[in-house]
Amino acid sequence: GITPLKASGRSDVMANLFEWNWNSVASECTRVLGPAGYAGVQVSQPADSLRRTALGDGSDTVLHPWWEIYQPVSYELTSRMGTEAEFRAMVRTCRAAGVKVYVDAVVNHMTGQGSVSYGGTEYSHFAYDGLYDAADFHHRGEECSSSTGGIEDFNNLRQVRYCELVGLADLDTSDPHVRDTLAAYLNKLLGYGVSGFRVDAAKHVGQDDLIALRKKLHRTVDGDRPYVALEVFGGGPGSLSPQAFTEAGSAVLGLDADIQIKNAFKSYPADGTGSLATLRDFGEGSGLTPGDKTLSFVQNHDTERNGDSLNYKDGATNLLAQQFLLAYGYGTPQVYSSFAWETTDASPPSGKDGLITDTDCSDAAWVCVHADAAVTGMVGFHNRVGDAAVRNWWDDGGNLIAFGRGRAGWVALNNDRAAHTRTFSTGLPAGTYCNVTTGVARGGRCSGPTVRVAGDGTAEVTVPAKGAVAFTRADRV
Ligand code: LM2
Ligand code: CA
Repeated sequence: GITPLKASGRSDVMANLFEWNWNSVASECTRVLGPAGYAGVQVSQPADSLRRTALGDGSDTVLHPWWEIYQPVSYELTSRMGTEAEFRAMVRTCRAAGVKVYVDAVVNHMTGQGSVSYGGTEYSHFAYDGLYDAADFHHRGEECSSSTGGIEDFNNLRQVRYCELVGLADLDTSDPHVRDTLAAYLNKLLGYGVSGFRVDAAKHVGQDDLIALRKKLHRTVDGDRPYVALEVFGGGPGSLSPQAFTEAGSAVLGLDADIQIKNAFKSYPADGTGSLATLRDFGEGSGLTPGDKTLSFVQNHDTERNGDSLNYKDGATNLLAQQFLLAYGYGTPQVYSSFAWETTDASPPSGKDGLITDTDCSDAAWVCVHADAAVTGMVGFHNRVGDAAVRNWWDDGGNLIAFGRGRAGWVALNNDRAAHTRTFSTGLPAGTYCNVTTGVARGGRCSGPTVRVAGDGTAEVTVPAKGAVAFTRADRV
């Protein structure tokens, strides 16, 4: 594979294969992720969870919605995605393919409903698998003072931390027994070869408890500190803002970045063609958390549904946005792929028992953004330009932009509904280059169209409608 060039030592591009079963993740690591240059893969919450046996209160119509997994009932690793043995085999296979595994970890809460699970754990409300009892949770009238026991005011520090998020039993993460139990679970995963975590609902745990928990974590099998990315939605004041969490983990999720990306590419709600020229100041310059402290993405499983971000239904615009993020180099970029859906509660493709079936990227039930040639070409671009700064920015004030990454690579992106041809300054040496958005350079040949750069670094390039042209020095043919 390609050696990532980033100085951080924890490079580089991550795929987020949301609700893929373990066997499917394993084969994707070998077949696509490793060969394309992905350095990591985020997998779904692996602990045993709620398995509904009846529909809820009538507001939902799906027996096994995707969100069952956010209601853990124990830390046994039998889930909708597979068995513990399959999980371990997946981690081994991915690591052998050069792809590190990052786990979605739910530490704020346990399930708030049901009594049946995927792994057969026995549980009831506030009593889970012999791990926790009622004293290990926050309760209404005690730490939580909202009238319902739920979070009613998302700007209220005590409510956010000590009340229940959508009725989920809220762990008292200041309690030594709770911290030790969580650390034992996460350390088991690290022992299996996992490299880090996406911490669900981190805002609702709070900085002090997150820092205390992180101190209990072992090193990874590679000898590194685990990468810990905290989920903190923007919009909260002061201590509840993502900016206030950047020191409580390795990074925070780029949940404001994906909103800016949507607004630049789509101008929602106008649904126009956006304004890519605004991206000249994308990143810290547009108020986002520092790049080296951010796990960035165009969407995740929440934002693709709640309207904050673009999603796969945006088609070519979504792919172009993925290309931009990989080209620009803000944050640790992550590419999200999951299943197609029509309603927000929809289940991933599953049997009647709720067990998720194998992913088939050629089946319209799945959406494999990470494997699209337009995206994999830019994963290689991202790896090859490394830390080189954005330079030589050019835009037409609208939806055609171009920039270099140092002198290592150059890209043009066009969000218009028409192609544009013009002469650009690429800053690269004279030569013929393979456009990596449509072709692969191998053995001095390009499998698609090429670009000729003249002695003065200029090139006449046609940038297709809703498309990109990109190449690095290594793509010279
Ligand atoms: C997250 N981050 O902080 C996840 O990214 C998000 O997807 C999770 O919500 C949430 N926090 C809890 O981990 C999802 C989903 C909710 C769903 C919960 C729990 O968006 O709709 O709530 O998972 O499964 C569901 C019902 C809700 C019900 C709740 C508890 O939709 O109506 O509340 O279960 O039974 C009474
Ligand atoms: Ca909490």
